[in-house]
Amino acid sequence: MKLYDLELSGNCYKVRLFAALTGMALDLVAVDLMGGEHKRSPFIELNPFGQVPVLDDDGRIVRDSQAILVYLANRHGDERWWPKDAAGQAEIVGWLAVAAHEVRAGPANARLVDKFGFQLEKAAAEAVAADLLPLLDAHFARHDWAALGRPTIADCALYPYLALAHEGGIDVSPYGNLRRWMARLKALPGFVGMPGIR
Ligand SMILES: N[C@@H](CCC(=O)N[C@@H](CS)C(=O)NCC(=O)O)C(=O)O
Repeated sequence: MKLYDLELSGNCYKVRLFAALTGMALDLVAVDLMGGEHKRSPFIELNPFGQVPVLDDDGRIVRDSQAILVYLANRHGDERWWPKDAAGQAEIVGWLAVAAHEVRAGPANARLVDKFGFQLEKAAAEAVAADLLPLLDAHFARHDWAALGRPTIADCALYPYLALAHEGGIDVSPYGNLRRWMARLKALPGFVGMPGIR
């Protein structure tokens, strides 16, 4: 399976992390975002949104990091990471949505401003993070993992931009439960980091 990838992308890292934790082999294909490769043919035919990550599983194309996590977890076939029952799936999808919305609009956008110089409103990202972090901290005060009492793809989706929050000037140090959850995830067999996450 090929993963169209960018090393510094937290969205791509979600997929690399899940693959590492489950022992799946991925052929990484680096996409030159600085050079605009993601907005040109042939990449744009794979993902009309012009974004990484994109998975190519023998010609079956899957775009969006959350969708790729669901696809790979199904393919992996181990129900620990993605259960078959509707209630369990709904619980996980609720957190995938948080990863794609609040985590993206908060810590991830703050990082885009500080690390990559994007013209986004930093104050808006900080405000989202200020609402999100106490909520997550309260969740992890009662739960070891995001969903179902065990590591799932929900943790893989949430973790990257929270662990990279410092690169956007977002301080997670006051949130002890959140930090302990990140430490638990980091201690899982097979864990890999990325630049900014040691
Ligand atoms: N919802 C998408 C977002 C992907 C995304 O924003 N990718 C960034 C890299 S982290 C990208 O390719 N940005 C280039 C662009 O949007 O032009 C996902 O979760 O995969």
